[in-house]
Amino acid sequence: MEYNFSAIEKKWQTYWSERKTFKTENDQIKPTYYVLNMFPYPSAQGLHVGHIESYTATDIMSRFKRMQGYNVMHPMGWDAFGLPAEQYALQTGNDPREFTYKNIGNFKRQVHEAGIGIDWDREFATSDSEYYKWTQWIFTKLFEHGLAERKDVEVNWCEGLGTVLANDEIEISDGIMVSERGHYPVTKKAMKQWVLKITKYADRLLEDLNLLDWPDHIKEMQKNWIGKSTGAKITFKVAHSDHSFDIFTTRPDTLYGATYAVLAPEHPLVLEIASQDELEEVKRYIEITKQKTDLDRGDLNKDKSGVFTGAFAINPINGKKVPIWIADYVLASYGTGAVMAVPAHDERDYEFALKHGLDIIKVIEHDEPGCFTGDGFHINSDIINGLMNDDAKEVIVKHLESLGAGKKEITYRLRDWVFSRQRYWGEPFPVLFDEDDNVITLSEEELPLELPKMTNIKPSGTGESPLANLYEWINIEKDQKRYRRESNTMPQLAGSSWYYIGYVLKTLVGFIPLNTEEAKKELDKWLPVDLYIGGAEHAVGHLLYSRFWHKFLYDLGLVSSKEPFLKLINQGMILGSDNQKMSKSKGNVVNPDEVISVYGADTLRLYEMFMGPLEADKPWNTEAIDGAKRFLDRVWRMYYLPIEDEVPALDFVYNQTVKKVTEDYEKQAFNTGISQMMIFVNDVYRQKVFSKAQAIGFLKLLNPIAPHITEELYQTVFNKKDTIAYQEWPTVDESKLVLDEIEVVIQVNGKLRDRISVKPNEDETLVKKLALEAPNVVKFTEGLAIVKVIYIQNKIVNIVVKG
Ligand code: ANZ
Repeated sequence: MEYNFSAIEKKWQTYWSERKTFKTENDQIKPTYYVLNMFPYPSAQGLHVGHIESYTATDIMSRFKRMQGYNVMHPMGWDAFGLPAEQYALQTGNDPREFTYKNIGNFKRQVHEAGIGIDWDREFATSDSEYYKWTQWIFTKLFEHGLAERKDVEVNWCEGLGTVLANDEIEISDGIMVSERGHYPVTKKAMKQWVLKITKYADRLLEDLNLLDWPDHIKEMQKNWIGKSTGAKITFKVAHSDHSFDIFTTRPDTLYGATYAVLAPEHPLVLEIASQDELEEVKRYIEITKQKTDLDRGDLNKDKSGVFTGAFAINPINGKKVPIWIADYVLASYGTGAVMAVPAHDERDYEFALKHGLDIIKVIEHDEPGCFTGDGFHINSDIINGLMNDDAKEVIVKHLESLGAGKKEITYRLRDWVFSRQRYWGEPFPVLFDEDDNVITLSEEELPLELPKMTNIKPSGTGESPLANLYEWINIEKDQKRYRRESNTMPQLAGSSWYYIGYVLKTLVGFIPLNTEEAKKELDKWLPVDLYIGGAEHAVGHLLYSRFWHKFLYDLGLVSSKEPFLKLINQGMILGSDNQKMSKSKGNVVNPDEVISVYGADTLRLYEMFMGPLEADKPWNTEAIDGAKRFLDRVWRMYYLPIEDEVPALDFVYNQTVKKVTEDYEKQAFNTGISQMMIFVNDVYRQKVFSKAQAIGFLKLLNPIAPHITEELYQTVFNKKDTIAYQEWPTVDESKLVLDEIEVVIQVNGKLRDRISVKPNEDETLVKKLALEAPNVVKFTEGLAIVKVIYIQNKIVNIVVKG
């Protein structure tokens, strides 16, 4: 019979979903295995072949572990709030809800047709109110613990569109920000925003990276993002005034070399200290800076622009007066938003000083031209002359402490998480403001605060969310008092910060309340996630925010593990056949629906796993997918060969295959596992027969990768009633891996002449004797003088003759 993949795949997909084959077991004894893909955003484009790569990898692990006797949880759900649905709604006047749930339906169909084994009873979307009830609840706890507060934060305000824009809706044109849509100017504007104080967790987020089996480069990115920096805070007084400001420096030892100070243009002191003569210039510069992103002001800053304020600061170590400038290379958001500038030993200060003709005083001995940033003996530095960097820092900081003018300080690059979005399609904040603007959080009984339905979503025009247009929703009366709701909503990363917990708590009748013993029991059983697979683009955002939320829930005693995701793998990118990233504009996108209809899901899965290591980027190759299909055809036909009770000739390769595939799956080296299965299939064809144990064992090995064909063969060839999914994983018979005989080749004067079979590690004299007696060797040595016989154990006999 033909290998009719479409009928077979449909049949088994129906079988699995009708019987809920992949439902997590209600079992207290088996060890648990929680394997998870990163939360998909259900876009209108549907699944990408990269999704299939990631989902197949976790599906292999879940099927493999299930057969090894684990109770496996492999859930899926939807990161359903977010910008594209909002934009669609704004453009078409439609409800983002409808659009989103329609996309979810399509994604789900595709996951189903790829044969991914999911426990669908645990499915939910972040936009389901029974889920976001608990996202809101967590927010109220963050607020109660002082980790959520309202602050003036700069947002990207676009007057032309009457709305606030996300960073990815902005382009840079001639060094200034414009909206992607319409190219209207965008400026920074301060607005009251909810902020989550992730910086309070900076040290723990840094330290606990040690607990994680994650790729080194991701840990490194998180480390850099957190950016712990040790230095000192030093206070400079402003001459002829009562003002003073703090600077943050990592090089307090260079204090004697400070020849000017720089404040960020946004620094609150700037307008207070600017002299009358300089005020206009200063104001103009502040306005220009508002149109620049931090990136343009930091790493990309080439022009080193700046303006003198007309004021002077006093260096606390020697009382020297230095000019105070403002410049955009100093960021308001880092350290104290002010620096002491040491042009002799800091590159940025050096370029700035050259451009603006400021003094340069060398305080470290060196022979290099220009700026020197290395270590050396200090000079021109009074109390630290002759000391090296580390000692000098210590002496200076101690001295500043005694003067009350400075202290040791640790700064982080990590910023608090701006948690408000001026959007409709997100979780409403569970708060009320009273008439004095005091915040009152809603109680658990009042949650969820449902996102009201809106038929015609449009910007409020004031920069607030479209919800601000809903007067009756925003303004309420409670106990004869008037309150206002928050019109902002939470960011998309809120719901995805704890969704792996949501899966554990989701049941067919709703979520087990997060704050109960019952929830704790389940969470202790399943967390942390054993294996997490997803794209590297989430290296800092999602992975850092969910680590933060998890640690907060840990502090509340709701979870017992310090970290959410134990092992992380970033799957590589599947590129187009032109080796470029797949994109519509390049016309190199491969649609999984089409591949499945032409080749079947098993072939697509096998092909994607065989393309190369999971972590590597790899180009699509249509010929290679034909090869994958041919392999499955060969497997299908193999089951028409005679199947006997025992075929000892295949014992070795069979056990070798079980061993290699098991070890390879264990480390997610799926491509090499597949190679070994190909070796086995070739050997079976050579023997033209295999045993029942070998035939069934092989189906189990291949099942995680190609689940449909293996289920079908298992059922039809062996007359089985049950799914293969819960059958026991094959074991290795080590005794079969010891070979009885091995083949040794014989060369005469470097030419291959014969082969003999001997026991492994056989006595050397005996092997040499047998070699010399081999019929074809005799033919080539007869009548000649044997000069030398060399035996390389278990491999080769070399005979050298003369005459
Ligand atoms: C004086 C100095 C002398 C500095 C020297 C460096 C070398 P990291 O290591 O990244 O933490 N800095 C401080 N706050 C800043 C801000 N808001 N915007 C831009 N630059 C700022 O860098 C710390 C150094 O970056 C600080 O140490 C300060 O320059 C600058 F030979 O102070 B340094």
